[in-house]
Amino acid sequence: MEKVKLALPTKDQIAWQNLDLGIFCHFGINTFCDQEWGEGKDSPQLFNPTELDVGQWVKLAKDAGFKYFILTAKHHDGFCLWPTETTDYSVKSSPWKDGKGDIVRECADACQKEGMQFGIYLSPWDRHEPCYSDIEAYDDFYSKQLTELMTQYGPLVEVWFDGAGSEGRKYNWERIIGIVKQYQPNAMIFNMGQPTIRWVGNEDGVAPYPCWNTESAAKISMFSNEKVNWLPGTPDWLPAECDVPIRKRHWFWHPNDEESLLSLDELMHIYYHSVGHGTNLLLNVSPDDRGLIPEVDAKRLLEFGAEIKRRFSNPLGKISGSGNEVVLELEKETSIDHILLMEDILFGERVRKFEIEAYVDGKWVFVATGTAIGHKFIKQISPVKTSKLKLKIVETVENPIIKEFSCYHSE
Ligand code: FUL
Repeated sequence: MEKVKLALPTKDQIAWQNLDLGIFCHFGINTFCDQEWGEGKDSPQLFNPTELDVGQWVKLAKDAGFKYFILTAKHHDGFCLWPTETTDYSVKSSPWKDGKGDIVRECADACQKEGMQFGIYLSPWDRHEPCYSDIEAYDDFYSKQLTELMTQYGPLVEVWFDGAGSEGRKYNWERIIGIVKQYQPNAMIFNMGQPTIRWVGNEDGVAPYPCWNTESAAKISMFSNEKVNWLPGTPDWLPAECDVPIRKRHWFWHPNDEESLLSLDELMHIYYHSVGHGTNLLLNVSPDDRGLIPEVDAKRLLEFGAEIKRRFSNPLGKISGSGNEVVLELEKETSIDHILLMEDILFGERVRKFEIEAYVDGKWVFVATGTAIGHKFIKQISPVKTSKLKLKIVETVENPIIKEFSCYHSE
């Protein structure tokens, strides 16, 4: 066995990885302008959701089995969903609730009520704010916004820093990250400054395989090939999050756009290639201009949640173990078509190569092989009728500790 120094996750990273599924929610001035990237010139008067019900968004996320919820408090257009003191370009200047509403508050409260973990997206790139071109003035402005969000709406599970539009721009990341650490020390920091989780590198919701947790660099955004210059002290353990919108390439709601809704098959493909490759999946679902998640999107999300539950909530056999061989005995001979593996990542990601065999007609036959197990590995296989399965660790850096070895039948 090759002896190497293993990177280890923090308790907060493990807790976050165990969530697996998050909902991303893009809502803002763009929702009322049929656009993805507003220039920051649209009047706040346009922001007027007539039936807004944040409870519907969060309950839907929960009913579909998602565990955390991230709201765009401010997108690139600079329009703020909370009544910030830093600018008038916010819900304060809109007709919604006569300027007295606060969507971030409503969302934080709804999450608290549903037992959903809450996170915030605050775009560094701001196309409205006049001081954006003054680096120091904008660092002050952004720090104030972040402080408001970090101090009034917690506890937060994640803070999402979007790299788009910020290529080549220098922000005072020491200061920005300091604010997150001061007020929300348990929150995951997404992909910028001194991240604790990283972007997977595309907006299709899919991770490569293997997708090691210890990757130390990813592309800053899909629009650039630059490597990220993260602050010193960025942890070596840096799990990935796959983000993707439920309507193809549309993060915000658009009218007459139902045909871009992903099918259940497409969503399952995404699930296998994100959660199944050991990353978290952050699936975007957008409220429309009424302030409600449209019925078709809601239905699809619930179908997706139900399908995940149908395939993975009833293991035919499940075991934990350690060492180079773990055998999973089934109660009786059964047809199986899925295998799920998890290492106990508290001890790091140790396995480098493994094989799975099934006991068929009195002998062991090859079923699958892989490299990374890490937090989670899910493999769909051609159905095989067997009474026991064997996990053989072929290459590892230390004694493998398998938290779960389970199998399923879905058809
Ligand atoms: C990108 C943004 O430009 C999109 O509008 C969206 O917010 C996505 C999650 O990240 O970088």
